Amino acid sequence: MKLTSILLVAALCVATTFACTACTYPFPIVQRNISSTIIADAKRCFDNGGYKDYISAIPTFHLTQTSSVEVTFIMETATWTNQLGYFLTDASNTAVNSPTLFWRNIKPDCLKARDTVVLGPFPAGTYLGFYLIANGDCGGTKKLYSAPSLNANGHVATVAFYDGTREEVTFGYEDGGGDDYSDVLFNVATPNGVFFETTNFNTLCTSGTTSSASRFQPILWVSLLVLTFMLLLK
Ligand SMILES: [Ca+2]
Repeated sequence: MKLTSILLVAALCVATTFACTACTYPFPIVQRNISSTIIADAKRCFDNGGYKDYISAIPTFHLTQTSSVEVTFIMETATWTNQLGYFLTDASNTAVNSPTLFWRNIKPDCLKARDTVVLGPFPAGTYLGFYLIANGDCGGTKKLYSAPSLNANGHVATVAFYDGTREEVTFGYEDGGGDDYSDVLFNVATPNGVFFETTNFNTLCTSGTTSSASRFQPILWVSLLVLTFMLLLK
């Protein structure tokens, strides 16, 4: 994030101190025993430009059977104090119905890894998406939807992958500061089996790193070799 942006955020937070609601939630928080490797996988798959491999996904959760939906906090790297909620939509991701905030302050003093909210239950056929309010707990109002069709210029704010072994979807959110899609990482699952459509999501990256840095590395080495040969031939 640029210095001017940081100063603006700081000024906004100071000016709206009384708007900050600290750790209050409309939903009870429970702990869910998700795998400790999920954080590492999320970072491996999303960080350093790796998120670009997941950008074609349409991160809307489509229930194939009646079920509740569990949303589990993994980590956050944001400068802002963001908020997260869910909404109900249609198959083409054009409607925003029943928007409901469930995390009002996404910061470590309010949320820890594995903290979970249980939403619903919702009937089979429900399309559920997420929205983030950038710096919402400090007065921000900009909403970023998980469905690009609901954002200005089709902006992609969320990436996601489905892990078939753990039977969960991991979402990464970009709040507009930087380009890492790890401002909020969270997992979504249905408690009694895979009661949601998985074809919308890319699958977990299986090995190594998918970062743009690693994709760039072979080109760098070849360029260095060519340069070395040219110098030797002089
Ligand atoms: Ca960011």
